[in-house]
Amino acid sequence: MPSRRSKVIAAVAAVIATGIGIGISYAIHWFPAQATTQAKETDTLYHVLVIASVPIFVLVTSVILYSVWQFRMRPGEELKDGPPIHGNPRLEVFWTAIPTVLLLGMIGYSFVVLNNNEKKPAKEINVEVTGQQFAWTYEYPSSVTGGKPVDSYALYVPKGESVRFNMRSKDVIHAFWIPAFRIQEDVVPGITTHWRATPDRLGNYPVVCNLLCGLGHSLMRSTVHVVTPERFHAWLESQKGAPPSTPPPAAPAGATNG
Ligand SMILES: [Cu+2]
Repeated sequence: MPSRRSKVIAAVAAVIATGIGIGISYAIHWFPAQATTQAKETDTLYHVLVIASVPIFVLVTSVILYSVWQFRMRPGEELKDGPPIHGNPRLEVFWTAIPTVLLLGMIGYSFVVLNNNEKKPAKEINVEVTGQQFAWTYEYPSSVTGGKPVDSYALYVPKGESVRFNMRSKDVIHAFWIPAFRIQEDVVPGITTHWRATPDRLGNYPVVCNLLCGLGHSLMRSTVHVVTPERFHAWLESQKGAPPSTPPPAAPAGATNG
């Protein structure tokens, strides 16, 4: 049987390893800037999942290393078999119940975060997003402009207001991804997909197509400008009646559908 001393050594090593693992999870900056209220909740969720995973990883690794160390084959034991252990209901109940509780907890927490992130606010503005090979275009409907809809290759959103993105594709499947918003949603021909975000940090952040959609896929990038509501409305006014200013990047030669 393993000695008391070796059990204590294993336990202390496991606690130290868990501490180091959780320390590393704080030291690494996993994510880009948080530019929406949703981003904060999403990042906290990820960090809780990472922290919950560290002790489990350490436990599994500790048991493996401990067994290799304590129950290794000694000289002269080459032909011996292990002890004929058969069933251990108490242990089996234990290792079924604990993962069940842990998983249900994580699923419940993830559900609450996603549900909060997608909750319909009292007031929101709509932005129509269109993906096509190989550019994003945006349309601000009359409900936002108070006049004629505005088409743009640039995406401007006001800080502190909830934005609902309604996404459509003209050709193949794309994915509308704003890493700083923690949004990613497929943009599929024939259907309209949606996502909400409330920008809460001024700045310019990349918009990326995150599904390989053809030869020009890597050019299918844009920028979201989070500006104050005053600047947002001034920009909308400046766009009214004007043709969309910046053209999309040219597709490389030979880039076609498919
Ligand atoms: Cu694309």
